Amino acid sequence: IGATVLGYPRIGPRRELKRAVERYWSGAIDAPALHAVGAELRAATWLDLRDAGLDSVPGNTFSYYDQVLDTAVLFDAVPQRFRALGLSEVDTYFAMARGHDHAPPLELTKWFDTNYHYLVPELGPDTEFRLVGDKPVAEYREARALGVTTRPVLLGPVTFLLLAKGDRRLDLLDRLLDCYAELLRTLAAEGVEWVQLDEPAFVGDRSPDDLAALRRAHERLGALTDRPKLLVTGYYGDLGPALDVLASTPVEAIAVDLVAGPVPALHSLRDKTVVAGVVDGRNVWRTDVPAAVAKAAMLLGTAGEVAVSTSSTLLHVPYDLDAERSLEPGVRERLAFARQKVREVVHIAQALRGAVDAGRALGVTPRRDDHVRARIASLRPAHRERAPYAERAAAQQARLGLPPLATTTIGSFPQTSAIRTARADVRTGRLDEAGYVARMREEIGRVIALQEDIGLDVLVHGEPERNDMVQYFAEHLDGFATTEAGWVQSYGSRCVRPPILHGDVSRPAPITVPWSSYAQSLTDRPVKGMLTGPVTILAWSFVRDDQPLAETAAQVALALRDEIRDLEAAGVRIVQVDEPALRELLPLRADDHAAYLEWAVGAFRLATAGASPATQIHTHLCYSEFGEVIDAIDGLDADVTTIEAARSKMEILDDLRSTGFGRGVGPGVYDIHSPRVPDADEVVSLLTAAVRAVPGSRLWVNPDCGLKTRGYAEVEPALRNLVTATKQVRASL
Ligand code: THG
Ligand code: ZN
Repeated sequence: IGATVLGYPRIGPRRELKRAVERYWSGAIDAPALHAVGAELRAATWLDLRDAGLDSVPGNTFSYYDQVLDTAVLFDAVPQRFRALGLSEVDTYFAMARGHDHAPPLELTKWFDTNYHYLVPELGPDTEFRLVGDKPVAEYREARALGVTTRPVLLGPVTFLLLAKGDRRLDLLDRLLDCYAELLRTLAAEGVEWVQLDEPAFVGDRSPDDLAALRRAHERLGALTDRPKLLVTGYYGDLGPALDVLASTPVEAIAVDLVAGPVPALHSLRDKTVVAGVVDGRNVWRTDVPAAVAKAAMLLGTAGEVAVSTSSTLLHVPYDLDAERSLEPGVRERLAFARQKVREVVHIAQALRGAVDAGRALGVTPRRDDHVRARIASLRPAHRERAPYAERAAAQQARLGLPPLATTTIGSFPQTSAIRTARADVRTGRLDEAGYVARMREEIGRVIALQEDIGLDVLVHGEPERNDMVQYFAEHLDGFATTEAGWVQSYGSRCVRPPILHGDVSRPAPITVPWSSYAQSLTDRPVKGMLTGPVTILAWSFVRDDQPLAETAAQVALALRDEIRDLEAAGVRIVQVDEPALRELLPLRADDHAAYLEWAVGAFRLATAGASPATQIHTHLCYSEFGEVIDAIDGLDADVTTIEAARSKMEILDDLRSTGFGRGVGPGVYDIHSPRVPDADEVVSLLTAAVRAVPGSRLWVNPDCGLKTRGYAEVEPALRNLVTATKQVRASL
């Protein structure tokens, strides 16, 4: 294998795939035109990887939407509701991703601890796997026609089953393995030398049954006579006991993530090729080549053969550093995106063979801010403690005078095309700063007036000035860089441009204060100041790897703490600090949870505990699976916690009640993900159930987050219904 990478971005260096797919959905182009864009992107990737000098080029890393969906379709795991639509192959595929008429889509969920999201296959006892697709074979042929020999990458059978939903789905393993066996035979007949099977599910905690399934799968596939050689990967962490299992099966090669885990020293690797993942596939820092060579060299005595690779697929990093024109010097030299990482892998593999010199380690160091470091060093436990809740609640109620079942929204209002145009115009210079501020103020004025008219109790300014809740803060804090073209796929056609947190963080000037204080000046009702919390800022950025996350989080927290002080001084009485990603960074192994939650909760408290007892701190959390973090939510010590609940029918309230949660809580009563406007009766019935779990004085009424993604035609009637319903339930208290 020599030098390789485990996967590559696919959205296109300029998001060509995103544009083509969205144009196809809108009817602007037909399926052959879409497929032509796909073929062009695949060809460009294969040729680039080969020309960079990789010995083995991964294939089948392309997807029109998601590789888990591709796998489900490949093996015919298509639920009946999509078959019944009678659509073409490609439209059935997109219907599973996006829904169609009355067929809701497959559920979208987080892919391990990354910011990528996959579609969850639905499996049942009567799922009949059949090999019906030929995507891996067709793409192999397509690459061969271009003169590139590829190594088809497949999602491993056990990880596929574990990621799917359905009771007793491991019972389906044998039937699924029949299909993998058939596919491997077909690939072998085509002349494929190596196939990669990804089993990342095994870097998390797995039961003995799961490990037995892993053993069974790879023993069985390994025992086939007509098959390509097999490379099994387990990335995003340490394979732990699964490495032992894989080493005892007949697979020829195993890839280990040496960025996230230790160099293994198992005897049983003697007759295997070990693919050393020494180039970080998930972060954007340049590799310390001599250190990477030394790490890979540690395997020379253990493994039969050593190859060099990235620690994981490169799906999670942007394409090309060379596309960036305005990164500051001192930062740029420390970075490597996907194209640069491929070249690092080649260099490390050559140096490992002694063919070239490893060169020297990087000399550039992160920006240091002694003032921030001194502040962190002087922190005491009191900096993370507020007055007791009862005392705060009384002071806040005296100041705010809110009714029971106070109504509010989560923060953003619909982003109209006028707002987007103004933001674009200020970027291109067509609109000057003063003109931009005037337009945004006009929008804020409209949003405040609308909320007063609807009768909401606690208002928001609507966030017209923000592109993204993390990027916006990164643009206004020192220690962050933002990119022009550093897009990373989040799900389907949707991308984000994660900021790069490269040095000590500080706040050169107030960020949100002018907007929030302007909004507050327009109304007597309280307007919430809106901030993104430290954990979410870290989760959605590329972060430093030269110091513990806890330390970086504390620096961000101090900047937010100062922002809250300034908001208070400007007359803002409520501040919301959003932490939608609190659950997202939860480590894959349970042993690591407590340490993570300790620093994550500590950072939130450091950010918020400087607020006066009379200032009400809200937080917002986005996911519905709270189980593992419910105590941490309590630990945040926020006065009010709003959560996404409409889709989980408020089950969350029972969970919270059973843990003794005793502060304010606002379960979302309007599911924003659906264009449907809930009527007042529907909201009344949700609230009637909610007041049984939480007393009215602590219960808040709000929609789920994401009003910005909907239009006013839906948002306005929905909010009016919400207020009508609240008044009705309030009257019955
Ligand atoms: N911001 C950031 N990361 C995130 C989210 C976010 N990660 C998790 C979650 N939210 C992912 N969800 C989305 C939802 C919408 C979009 C991206 C991720 C999206 N992106 C635009 C697109 O692809 O067209 C581009 C947005 C832009 O212009 O900046 O719609 O909210 N950081
Ligand atoms: Zn949310």
